[in-house]
Amino acid sequence: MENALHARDRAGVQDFVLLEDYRNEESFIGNLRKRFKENHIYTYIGSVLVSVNPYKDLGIYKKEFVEHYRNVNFYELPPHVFAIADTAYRLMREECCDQCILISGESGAGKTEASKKILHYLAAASYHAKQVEHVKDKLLKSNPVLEAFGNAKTNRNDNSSRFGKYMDIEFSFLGAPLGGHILNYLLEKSRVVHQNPGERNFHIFYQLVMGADDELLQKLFLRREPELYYYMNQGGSTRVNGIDDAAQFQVVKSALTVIDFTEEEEEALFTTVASVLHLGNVGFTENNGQAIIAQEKSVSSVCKLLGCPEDMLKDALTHRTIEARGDSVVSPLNRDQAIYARDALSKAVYERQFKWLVKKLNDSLENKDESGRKTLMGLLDIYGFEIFKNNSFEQFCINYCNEKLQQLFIQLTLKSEQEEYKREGIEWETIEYFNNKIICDLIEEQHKGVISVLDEECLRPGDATDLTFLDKLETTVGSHPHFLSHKLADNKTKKTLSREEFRLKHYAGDVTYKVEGFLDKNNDLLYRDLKRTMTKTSNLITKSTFPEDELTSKKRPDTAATQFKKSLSQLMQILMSKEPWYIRCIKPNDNKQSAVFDDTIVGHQVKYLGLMENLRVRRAGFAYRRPYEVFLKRYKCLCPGTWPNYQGSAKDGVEKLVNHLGYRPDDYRMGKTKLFIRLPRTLFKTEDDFQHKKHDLATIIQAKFRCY
Ligand code: AOV
Ligand code: MG
Repeated sequence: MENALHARDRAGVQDFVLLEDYRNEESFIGNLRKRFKENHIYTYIGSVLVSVNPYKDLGIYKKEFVEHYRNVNFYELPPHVFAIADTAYRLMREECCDQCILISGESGAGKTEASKKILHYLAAASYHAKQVEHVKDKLLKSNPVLEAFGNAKTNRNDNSSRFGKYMDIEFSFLGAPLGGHILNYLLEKSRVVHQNPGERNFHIFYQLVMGADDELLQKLFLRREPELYYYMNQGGSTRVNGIDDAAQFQVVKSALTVIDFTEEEEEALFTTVASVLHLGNVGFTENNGQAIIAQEKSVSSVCKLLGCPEDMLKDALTHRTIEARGDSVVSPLNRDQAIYARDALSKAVYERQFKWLVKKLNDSLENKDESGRKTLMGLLDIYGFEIFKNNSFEQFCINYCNEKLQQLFIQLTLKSEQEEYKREGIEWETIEYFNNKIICDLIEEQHKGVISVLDEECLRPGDATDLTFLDKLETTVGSHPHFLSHKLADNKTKKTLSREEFRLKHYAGDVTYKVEGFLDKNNDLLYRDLKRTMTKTSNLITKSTFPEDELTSKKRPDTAATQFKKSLSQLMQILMSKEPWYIRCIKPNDNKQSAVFDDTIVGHQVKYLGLMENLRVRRAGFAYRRPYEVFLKRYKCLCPGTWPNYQGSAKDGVEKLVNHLGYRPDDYRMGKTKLFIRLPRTLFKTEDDFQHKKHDLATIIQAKFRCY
C-alpha cells in the first residue's frame, strides 16, 4: 500500500492544471488514459475530482487508506475520493459551513460507488464515540436497503440506480454524526411491470424469491423460481453473473434490523413485494369485450397477503365505476384495460411502499436532539444521463434531471469563478462555454416548455393523445434549436426519426423519445375502485399508504412531471445553499470491461461534462484563493515583517509576506479581499516552509523546556 500511495505517478499528471498542453483535448484524454492504465483512476482539475470507473477492485478503499487520507492536505497525496470527503468534512468542522458533494456522470460511470465510498469514509474518519457508532451503522445500512428496492440491472449497469437520492448527514460541532435525512426523487416505477430485454425488475424481487427461507416463501405463496413470475421474467435475465441475490437478501434483512424495523414491518414489507409478484401473474381473457380473470389463484394470493375482500379486488380489476353528477355507472373493462388497471395498481403499490420505506429510514435516522450547533454534509447520487434504443418518459425525466445538475455545475464553477475575478477586480479574459440553460428552459419553461405542453394535454378533456401532444410540441417549441421531430426534420434526418418521436439535443447528446405512454405516465392515474380496495387492506404498508381521505379529495394532484420539476427546483435551492464539491465520473467503455479505455467514449464524456472548459477556467485563473486574513494568520511566521508583531492591514501584510517569499509577479494577484495564487506548487512550497518553521519552533520550545 505504501507503494501505491507514495509512488510518484509514473504516468500523467495528477492535476490537469499541471498539464502543459492543457487546451488540447487529446492530451487531456491521453493523461486520463495513462493514469487509467497505471490504475490511477482519480485526477483533479483544481478541486474537482475526475474519476474513471476501473470495473475492478483496486484495493484502494481499505482501512489503511482511510487513515492515510485523514487530516492530510488535499494536494499532498495522490488524488482520491477520500481526499474530497476529508477536505469537505474538515472544512465543515473548521468553518462551520454546510457542504455538499455532487456526483455526476452517465449511467454506469461510478456515481453510486463513489457515494458509498464517501459515506464509508465519513463513518470511519469522523469523530468516534460509543453513542454515535449506532448512528454511523444506520447511515451505512440504509444503503443496501434502498438499493434493493430502488436499483436494478439495466443494459448499462448491473446495479443501476432507478431513483434519485440526496442525503444530508447532520454533524455536531465536534464532527460526530448525529443523524441523517434522505430525499428521494422519482422512482422509475414502470420497471415494476415491464422490463426490456436483458434487464431486470428491482433487485428485491429476485432477492426475496432466491433468498427467503422455505417457510417464508410458503407463507408468501411463492416458489423459488423467478422465471415463473411475469414481472420478473420479461427481460429474460432473471439470474445474473456476479449478483448473488440470495446472499444479498440476508444483507438486506440484517440491515432492516439495524434501521429499527420491527418484525411486523419487515413482514409487511416482504408481503407487499410478494403481492406485487402475484398481481403480475393475474392474467385476463376476454369474452364479448369483457375482461375475465384467468388466474383466480393469483388474485386470491394477493387478497390473502394484503388482507382485502377477494370479490372487491376481482371487481376492481375488471370494472370501472365512473361518477358523474352524483350518479355512478359501473362499466366492464376489456382485456387491455384490465391489464392496464392491474399494472397501474402494481406500480402504485410498489411506489408507495418505496416512499414509506424512505420515511421509515428517515424516522430511524432522525436526530431528535435539537440542542447545539449542527452542520450538514449533503451527498447527491442520482441516475445518470441515459440514451437507450427506446427512450420514454422515464429517460426524459432522468435526462432533464441531469440537465439541471449540469446547469448547477456551470453556475457554481464556470460562471461563478469568472464572476469572482470580476468582483475582485482581477483582469480576466472571459472563457466561452456551452451554457445548457437553453435546454433547461426548453423543458421546464412556464407555458411553453415541454412539461407545460405535456401537462396541458393531460388536463385537456376530450381527445388528447400522445400524438396530439407531439403536434402541440411542434407548434410550441418547433423552432427551438434543441428540438426536432419528423415533421420538422430535413430529408436526411427524417430517416432517423419516426412520426411518433421527438428529439432533444441534450448537453450530453441527442436523445430520441417515443411519445407513446407520455400522457399516461404523466397523468399517473389509478382507478378509484382499485384505490378503494387498497384502503380496505390490513397490510400495514398498503393500509397506511392508501389513506381513505384520498378517495374524497377533490383536488387533482400535480402531474408526475410537474411534481418532479418542483422537487428538482427545491433540490437546486438546497444545493445552492451549501459549499459544493464535484466528482465527475467517467465510464471507460460501454461493455463494463476493466482495462479497456475507449478514447472516443471517454472523449465524448469529457466534452459534455465541460471538463476542458473547467480546466481552462482553472488554468487561466488561480488555483487557490484565500482571504487576506486567513492567509496572513497561517503564514505570518515566515516573514520578519509580519512576525512576531504586525499591526497593519491584512492586505498590506500579505503583500509583505509574498514579497519576502519571493512570489513572482505572474504567480499571484491581489484582489479586493483575497489573494489569488495561480499554481498549486506555489502554495505547496509556502505550506512546506510553514511546516518546517513550525517544526523548528516546536524544537526550540522543547529545547527551552529541557533547559529548565
Ligand atoms: P452509476 O451509479 O454511475 O450508474 P455505479 O456506481 O453503480 O454507476 O457503478 C457501476 C459499476 O461499476 C459498479 O457496480 C462496479 O462494478 C463498478 N465500479 C464503479 N466504481 C468503481 C470503483 N471505484 N472501483 C471498482 N469498481 C467500480 V446509474 O446508477 O446506472 O447512473 O442510474
Ligand atoms: Mg447509481
